[in-house]
Amino acid sequence: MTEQNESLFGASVKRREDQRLISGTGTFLDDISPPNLAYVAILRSPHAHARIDSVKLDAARQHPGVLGAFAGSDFEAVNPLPLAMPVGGVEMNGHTPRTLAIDKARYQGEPVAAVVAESQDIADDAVRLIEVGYEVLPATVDAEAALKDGAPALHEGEMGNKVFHWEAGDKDAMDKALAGADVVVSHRIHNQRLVPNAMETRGSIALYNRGEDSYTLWTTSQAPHVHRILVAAFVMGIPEHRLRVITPQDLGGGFGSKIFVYYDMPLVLSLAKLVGRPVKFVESRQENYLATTHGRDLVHYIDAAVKRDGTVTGLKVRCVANLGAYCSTIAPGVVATLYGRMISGPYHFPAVHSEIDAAYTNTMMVDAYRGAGRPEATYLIERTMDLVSRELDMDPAEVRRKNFIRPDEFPYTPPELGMLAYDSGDYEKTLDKALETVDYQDLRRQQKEARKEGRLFGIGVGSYVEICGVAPSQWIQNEGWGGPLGESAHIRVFATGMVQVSTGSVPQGQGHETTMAQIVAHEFGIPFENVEVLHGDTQGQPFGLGTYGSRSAAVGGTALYMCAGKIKEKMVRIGAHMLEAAVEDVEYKAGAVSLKGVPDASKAFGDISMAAWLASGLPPGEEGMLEATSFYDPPNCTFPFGTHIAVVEIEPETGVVEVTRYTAVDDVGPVINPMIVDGQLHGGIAQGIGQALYEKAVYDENGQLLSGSMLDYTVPRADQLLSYELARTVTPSPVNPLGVKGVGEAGTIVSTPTVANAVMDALAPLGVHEIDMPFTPDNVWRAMQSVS
Ligand code: MCN
Repeated sequence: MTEQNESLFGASVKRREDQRLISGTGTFLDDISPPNLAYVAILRSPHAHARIDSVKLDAARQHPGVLGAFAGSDFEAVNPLPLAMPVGGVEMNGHTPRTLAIDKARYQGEPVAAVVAESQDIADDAVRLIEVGYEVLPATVDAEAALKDGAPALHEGEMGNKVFHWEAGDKDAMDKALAGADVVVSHRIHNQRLVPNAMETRGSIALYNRGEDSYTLWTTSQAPHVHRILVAAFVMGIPEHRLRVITPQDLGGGFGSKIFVYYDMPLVLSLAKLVGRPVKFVESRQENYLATTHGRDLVHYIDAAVKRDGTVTGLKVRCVANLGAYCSTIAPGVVATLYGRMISGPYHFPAVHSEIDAAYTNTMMVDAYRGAGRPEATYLIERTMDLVSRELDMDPAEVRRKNFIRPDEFPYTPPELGMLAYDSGDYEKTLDKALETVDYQDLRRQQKEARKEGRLFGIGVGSYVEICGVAPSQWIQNEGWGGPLGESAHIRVFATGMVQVSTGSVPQGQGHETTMAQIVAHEFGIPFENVEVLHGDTQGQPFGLGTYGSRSAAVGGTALYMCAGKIKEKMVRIGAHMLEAAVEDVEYKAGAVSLKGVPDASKAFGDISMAAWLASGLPPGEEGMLEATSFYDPPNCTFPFGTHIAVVEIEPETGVVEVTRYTAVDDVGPVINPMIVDGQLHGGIAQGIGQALYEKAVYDENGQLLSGSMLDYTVPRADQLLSYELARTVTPSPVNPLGVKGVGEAGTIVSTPTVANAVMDALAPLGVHEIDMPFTPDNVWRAMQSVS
């Protein structure tokens, strides 16, 4: 990073997005209505598992205002949705869903038929007139049960309900560690299924241009370029350049659930052509619960090999992953790569072995949800470290300190990580800062006092390292992903010195229009207001990979930095020519090219952009205009880390848990915008607390989703949360020139085990040492009764 315009990189610039968001002038998917629009309603299977014998569409077709009614067989020529990230190097039993189910429905809510009509009300009425003949089949909803002999099979084939088996680490070394351990700490954890619950549900709008035989698709997408190639080339079989995909300017959250290819994309594209009108489909909230991907749902069996002095010499984890009824776009790869390869966390465990069996069940598909694999890994590691501390009667902070990877060990490759290495870190520093911030010794003293009074007062410590800035193409292709994973940037400087930036990153609330502008304005040394940031449209923008895996700052931001560098080089050549000086004799500084040592002899940014536009007085052979494109493919991911501390108090009579204090010390490298980073942590921590205390997607044994609405699924409310105390350390990443690491998922990843450790600490005097999340009053109260 160069030292231009110090004030912008690292400044809490107010988010420019907020003006339109708080004044109700944002543009979300449902705000887009092309002329002559028609509306889609979908009939969904009420059964979790059923053969489809017949679909009668006549009554719906005859309903006034209906433009067409369709069944799965109408889309037989459309390919099933793609599996873009199978697990590399293992046998895969990869089944993916079709646009509409044809012979069989495999989860409650699977789309079976669709109606297009003049209005949404007409479509909703007409869809009820469709009669489907179902033969209901036995369902299986539990992943461990689904893998047993005799479980109802979802798909044809020899592997039955097993999707894949995968292993990493060193099994022999692990067995030796267990054999030589003073103590083996074993436990089982179910990391419960969650519903992502983005504020804006998903949807798609398609427009077909008959004259050009081309399509436009507006869709709630975290990765429109990726969706274009997958939907055009793999699903629809249309030339990639005949499909334009646009993510509307504003996305009301995504949390991962808008990365994937969904049925509605080929559906609206096909329908727009069939009925000759633009068509829109927007999920209701209930449809979102039923048929937008869920998160987590992993069962872990853990054995930790431990020495009496607190050293953990090995960690063995066997995991059963519930992927739902089909493979969602990247689900298998996400489990293996982002969970199975992150079992060590911030600790130097000499031996690690991780093993995953993934299963099909009659439930909605599970795929990446904020943190995607790392929350599950961090949860099991951090619960294990607490159980170790309890077993050895050591302070949990000291068990962590004893096992941390030391600063001089970086770059560090844990046994299960594969070809990457943790880039940089100082884990003890964040632990110490967190302990100091809360005055840990005093907190423990307060706890003793509280316990004397019979109060259930708990302190939880959680440390983490996570893998983000996901990118190196070669690495991710090794892991199974079938595409690149760098990021693009395009910069155009107008004659007037105004700058238009286009990024392949796609914001869903992360404030990229602000932070990306900060990076570029900082590099050019020009006012923030002079930089506009565009995103989310495959037309006219270079191929972008999108936003997930907390990668926009480290990968997209660096692409912009590189791109600005290219333009500055050209500006230096033009500026030198204008100053009648040699290139070696000038420098780019603070928004101008000037003679070295003679700052008054300079050409300002706007003078040079005007000269480049006029194209008449340029150096010989120099092209006019200032425009550049970069594709940045980093050599490694980035690995942010930190330590959080939670304090809870539990009401003995009711089991109600209240988080009374929450302190987070994170290290995400240099921070572009502290206010945005704090906001990302606030949201992330809230989501993590949601998993610990409130949220769980529940299916009954027949595969009916019992928690299918906001009345039944408890997203935390503002009055259940608290103000967090945030602090930072700064350890730059050597991976990218900005030194930045990601922050978008960090809060979610570690807050869940931090709160869980606090709850278990509060319950410890009663003899309760492990309960599955969420720690609802009912769950906690029952656990308390079970030991009293
Ligand atoms: N940032 C910064 N300094 C750093 C790192 C990041 O100022 N050292 C800024 C970035 O410039 C960006 C924001 O923080 O404005 C988040 O950056 P980053 O960590 O790179 O994450 P992404 O932008 O790639 O966002 C993805 C991440 C993920 S994976 C999920 S899931 C998630 C999240 O971000 N979903 C979100 N945050 C969300 N926030 C909102 N409001 N809505 C979602 O759906």
